[in-house]
Amino acid sequence: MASHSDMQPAIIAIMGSTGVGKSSFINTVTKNHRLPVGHALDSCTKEIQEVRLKWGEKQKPVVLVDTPGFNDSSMSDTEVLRLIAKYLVTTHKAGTKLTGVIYMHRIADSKVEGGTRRNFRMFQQLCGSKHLRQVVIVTTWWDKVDGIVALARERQLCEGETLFRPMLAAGAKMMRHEMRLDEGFSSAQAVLNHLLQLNPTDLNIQTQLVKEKRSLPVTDAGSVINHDLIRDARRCLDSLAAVQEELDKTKDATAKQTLEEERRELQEEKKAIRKQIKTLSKNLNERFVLWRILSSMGL
Ligand SMILES: Nc1nc2c(ncn2[C@@H]2O[C@H](COP(=O)(O)OP(=O)(O)OP(=O)(O)O)[C@@H](O)[C@H]2O)c(=O)[nH]1
Ligand SMILES: [Mg+2]
Repeated sequence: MASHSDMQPAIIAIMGSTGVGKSSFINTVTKNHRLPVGHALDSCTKEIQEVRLKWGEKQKPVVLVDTPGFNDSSMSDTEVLRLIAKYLVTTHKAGTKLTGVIYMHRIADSKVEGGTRRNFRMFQQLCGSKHLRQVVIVTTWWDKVDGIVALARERQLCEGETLFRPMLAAGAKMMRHEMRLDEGFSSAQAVLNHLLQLNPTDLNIQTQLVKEKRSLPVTDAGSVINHDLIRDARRCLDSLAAVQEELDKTKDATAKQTLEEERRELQEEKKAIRKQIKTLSKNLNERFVLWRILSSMGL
């Protein structure tokens, strides 16, 4: 007879940059095309979506959680983190732990952009340093790169000092999701089978938000964005001051016009930073923490 824990759904969350193939992976596992996938440069998934299925001979209930991608064209990383955090808090409050977390990375990307690095750092902080066995870094898009190049890239990603190595050294696993064979079903199956042997656990961000009652901007994951927000704000304000100084000095009409255009762009950037602060901090207490830091800089 199936035990209680066999009947508890195993929750597996899938995260990563936009377009890496999170929704496609879920469609492959379920062998249907329920989730919309991206077709253009625009990012596709806008909400957290749960897909329920029964897995394997024992018909184990599994919930795959599709998340909007980071580096999205229409949603800031702050908004994405907030959606994920909200889902994780609800899950935690319902007394359900996560069995696994998948972080997807496209092997076809010839270099790892700054945004991807930052998102991975955020992901690392979201998981925390305990229980990293629950984490699988899944590489996708193997069909779009020459085999030898892809293998070298994979080695570099595992062994390079900065990116995945610390997490792998602490217990996370790296696996491939390859479409070439059976449209990717067997590689997706291997990822799921690996995760389903593990015991469910809490993630760092859940502990910090629920047990420690921290606000999102001061969780470890939120701080990664804060750090960058503060850096971006500082850069924007410094540039604005420099442009203003030039404008005050210059007499040349064409130069004045160019500087005015530059000032307009920087003011737009400043507005966008303010908007991000609002999104990251939904309640007054959270906003206060961020405003205190940024207003001391003059934003
Ligand atoms: N060639 C190739 N295409 C892939 C692979 N995985 C996904 N795609 C394609 O990449 C596009 C984006 O895939 P999605 O599954 O929507 O990616 P996502 O990670 O869910 O993206 P967001 O929802 O925007 O975060 C789709 O056109 C997929 O068909 C892969 O391994 N190889
Ligand atoms: Mg998607």
